[in-house]
This record gives sequence, C-alpha cells and structure tokens, in this order.
Amino acid sequence: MVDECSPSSTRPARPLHLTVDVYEQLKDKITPNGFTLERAIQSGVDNPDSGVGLYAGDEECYSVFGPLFDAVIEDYHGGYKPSDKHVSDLDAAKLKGTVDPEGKYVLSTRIRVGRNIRGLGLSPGCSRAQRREVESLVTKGLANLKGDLAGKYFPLNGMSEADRKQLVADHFLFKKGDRFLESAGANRDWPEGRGIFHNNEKTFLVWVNEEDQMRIISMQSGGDAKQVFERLVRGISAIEEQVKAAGREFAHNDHLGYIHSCPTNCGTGMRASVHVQLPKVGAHPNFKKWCAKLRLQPRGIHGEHSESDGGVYDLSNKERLGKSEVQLVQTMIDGVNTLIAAEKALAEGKPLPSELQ
Ligand code: ADP
Ligand code: DAR
Repeated sequence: MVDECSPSSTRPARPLHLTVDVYEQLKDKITPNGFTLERAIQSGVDNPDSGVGLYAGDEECYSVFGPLFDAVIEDYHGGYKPSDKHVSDLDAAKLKGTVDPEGKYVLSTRIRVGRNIRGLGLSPGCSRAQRREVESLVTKGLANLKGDLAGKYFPLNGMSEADRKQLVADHFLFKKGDRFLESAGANRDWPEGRGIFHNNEKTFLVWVNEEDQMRIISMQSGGDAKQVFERLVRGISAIEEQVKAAGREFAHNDHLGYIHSCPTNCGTGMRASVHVQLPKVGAHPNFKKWCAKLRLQPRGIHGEHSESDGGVYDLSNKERLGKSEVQLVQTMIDGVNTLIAAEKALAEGKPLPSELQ
C-alpha cells in the first residue's frame, strides 16, 4: 500500500518541472543565506522515485527559485496558481460531526501542523547556530505553557535508546529523517538540537527541529476530532504568543500560508489523521481510488512510507494548501466516515455508499 507521496515504482511518475530552460534560468541563483538550486533539488536527484524531490533551505527559496517551486506547487496542490491566496480558519466550532461516532473503528486521532520561525532558516539549509537558537527559543516558550498544555522538553541528545524506541513505538516521537530528508540535508548534525515536548497525558506534543522547526501535535485515543482540533488550536496560539514575546514571528505569507521546508506542506501544514480498522475496505482493489475521490491520503501506521498493519490504516487529508484547516479536518471526518460505511456495507453484502459509486 502506498500513499500519493510515497516512493513506488507503481505510482505514476509526476511530471519533471526542472526543464532545461528552468535549470538555465535558476542554476546560478543563490538565496541570501547561501542556499542553491543544486541543494534544493538534491533529494530528487538522489531519489528518482521521489513524489516531490524539492525542498526549501530557507523561506527565500520560494521566491529566488520561484519558477520551479511555483510549478511544483501548482502540480502537487491541484492547480494552485502563483496568484492564488491562502486563507486560514482555525475555528473548531465550525466542525460538523465526528469520526466513527459508534467508536467501533477508529483507534486514535492526531492533528499536526508545522511552524517555522522567520529568519532562522529551514531544516535543509539552517546553520548549526540557527538550529541551536530555534531549540533555545522554542523550549523557553514551551516552558511557559499553562494548564493542560503544560509539560516537559526531552532533547534527543542524552535520551536513552530504550526511551527513544518506546516513544517512537508509541507513535509520539519522530524517527531520524528518511533517505529523502537525508539527501535534502535535514539530518545534518543529528541528533543535536532535536527533541520532543509533551504534556503529562501525551495529548499535546511539539517536535523540535525535525523536518520543520516545529511540528505542533494534538492526539488522543478515539475519534473525537473536534476535541483534538480545539486542543491543537489552543496550543498553536499559546506557542505563537511565546514566539512573538521573543520578538519573532512565524514564516507566513498570504500566497503560501505557513512556510515549510517541503512545498507539499505549505499552506496549513496540517495533517489530520486517524488510525482506523478497515480490513475489508483496505483490501478492496478500489481502496486507493476511493481515498483519492475522498481527497484522503493513506499511510501505514508507523508514519510516512510505512505499511499498514493488520488492516489498520493511517488516513488523513491529502491537501494542505488552498483549503482552510477547518475544511481539511471536515474532509477527513466526512471521508473516513464514508469509508467506515463502506466497511459495514462490505461486511453485510449491502450496496456501497453513493459517494463511492
Ligand atoms: P507526520 O504526520 O508528522 O507527517 P508521519 O506520518 O511520519 O509524520 O507520522 C508520525 C508519527 O505519528 C508516526 O509514528 C505515526 O504512526 C504517528 N501517527 C500519525 N497519525 C496517527 C494517529 N491518528 N494516531 C496515532 N499515531 C499517529
Ligand atoms: N520527498 C517526498 C516527500 C514529500 C512529502 N513528505 C514529506 N515532506 N515528509 C517523497 O517522498 O517523494
């Protein structure tokens, strides 16, 4: 089982946007921080099976190498034009319904966004000093979180291998970046400057200096996506308050929304996912087609590029840019509920939901 972005010989190749003309136009350009076209495309050069082989080493890449980034973004984000505007909406009260109201199929719900602080680079291109400054600034701010968001930061440096493996196995902590991120330069100096913050219940977590400077995560057992989203929104707001108190701001503009190291994450940077037991739907020959029709992305249960396990799938919104956070969470709720209805129909020999006909 592969997702839209996972490398696969069976996935139809995406068009190559680095044409000779674009290469000639951009090959000698360099960002103010010294990031080059060569470094931006390195992951795709090293991994020809990449879904998207382009990464930004700093915010300026999106303008200095605009002809390439704009083409990749337009292709990946369903025709999003350079003139389009991205609008956020974090009002959880607008969400309708929840996933798996009977509580029979969904094991857990997780909603994450990425955030990067303007002026401190992006993981593929940041300096060691910038990465250290991010860790210091972010962890000082996290130490001020209150109430159910309060918790503790655990740097990877000094974490026992047993603790690390347990946190990864429990789906809380990230692994070292895969070959795509390795080639992109995101793993440089690993594990220095990387770590995880979490509250006592492990329902609010922040990854520091993984693929982005921050991945802000809300997660819990069951399918109450509204409660997960509400906690995430409070966490984002509390962290932004701390970032602003330090005289900084999130990297953002009204075309690309929140700036990320990977162009696939720009906009909301949001992935709203459930781990859901759908053995019959997952085994159906039309599973990937149904996910595409519902604008869902299937992943394995150990994260991107992993396989499903025992009929349990990680299903999430595929889109990030050009749709609001509320729209994307609603897409996930509605899409997963449609696939749950399909699972029941397949089990009872009844007709599939009309959305899948
Ligand atoms: P990201 O979502 O940050 O892009 P991954 O897809 O690699 O990264 O997932 C990171 C970790 O989060 C993995 O361990 C994965 O199993 C876990 N995860 C993702 N969605 C859920 C979920 N709904 N419930 C529990 N764990 C989840
Ligand atoms: N290099 C891409 C991954 C793009 C989306 N995933 C991220 N950014 N983690 C690939 O797998 O082809």
